[in-house]
Amino acid sequence: MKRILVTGALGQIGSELVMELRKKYGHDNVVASDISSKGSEEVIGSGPFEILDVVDRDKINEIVKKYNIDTIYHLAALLSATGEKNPSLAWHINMGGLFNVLEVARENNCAVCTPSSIAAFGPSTPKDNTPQDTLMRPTTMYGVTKVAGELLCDYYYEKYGIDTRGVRFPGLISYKSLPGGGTTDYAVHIFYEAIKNKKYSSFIDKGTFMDMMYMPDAITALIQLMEADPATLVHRNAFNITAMSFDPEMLAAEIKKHIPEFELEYDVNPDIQKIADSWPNSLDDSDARAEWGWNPQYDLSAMVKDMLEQLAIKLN
Ligand code: AKB
Repeated sequence: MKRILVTGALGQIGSELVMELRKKYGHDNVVASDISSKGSEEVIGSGPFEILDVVDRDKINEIVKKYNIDTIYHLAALLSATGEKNPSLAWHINMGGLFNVLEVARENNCAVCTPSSIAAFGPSTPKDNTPQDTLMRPTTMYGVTKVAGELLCDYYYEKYGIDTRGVRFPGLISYKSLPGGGTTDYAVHIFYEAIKNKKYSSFIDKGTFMDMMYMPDAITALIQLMEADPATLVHRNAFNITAMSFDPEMLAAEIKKHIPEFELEYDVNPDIQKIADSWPNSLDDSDARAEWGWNPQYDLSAMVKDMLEQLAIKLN
């Protein structure tokens, strides 16, 4: 049975990943950790929890040894919009944290799964059907840390044989925990406002297409990739994956099918729009499909229907 450590376990991905991993591998075999204990009580109460700042390598090492960890899901990171406000902190946490996790993994022979992002691409990347292997010259600090992180993970695999794997996540949409400081966050906020106020003012402009994914598919991807037979993997860090691509107008039109009074307005944030404009419109994820069976279950209409149903229950 795997013995797993999750960093950033109280964040948007972590709070759902931990619960799924605990279901699959046993509650005591999945150690959740985060920089503070503010967040999902379900995660903190359903298995081991440790306070961990990922820039503290000794503490990571101590936890890995204490629980006999063999697999680390490293999620702790600053997102794109927050990263642009404080680039040096983004570098410190994203690169420092990953480097520490990889060093501890090397010393203790752990597998490492860490997400990259569509932010790893830049304005010179082909925008439509962006290939798996292509030009990557991101123009945000978050993107720079994601490309560097992909290279570092591949390096640890090639040089030390550490089993590193990752996916390039698009914007993730979920109703359990809010995202924090991302460019794609509008696609989550819009649902809260649609239910509460029947209108939303988007900080991303119409016509801005980005890849997106519903959280259940994202969680499946992380678990499925780590379960994949290594012999089938040509790539490792990191796989393009996507489930849908839309702009704010398309998302609003889908919401209107359920809430006809819903109105979308725009109050574009130029700093965040600039980030969105530097990212692809849509990814080609055929290598993930071929190498480990990636196959998302939620398209735009299925995602919107479920989000509205689940959020209505949560907000009532
Ligand atoms: C962000 O918008 O920063 C993230 C991402 C796409 O990596 N959601």
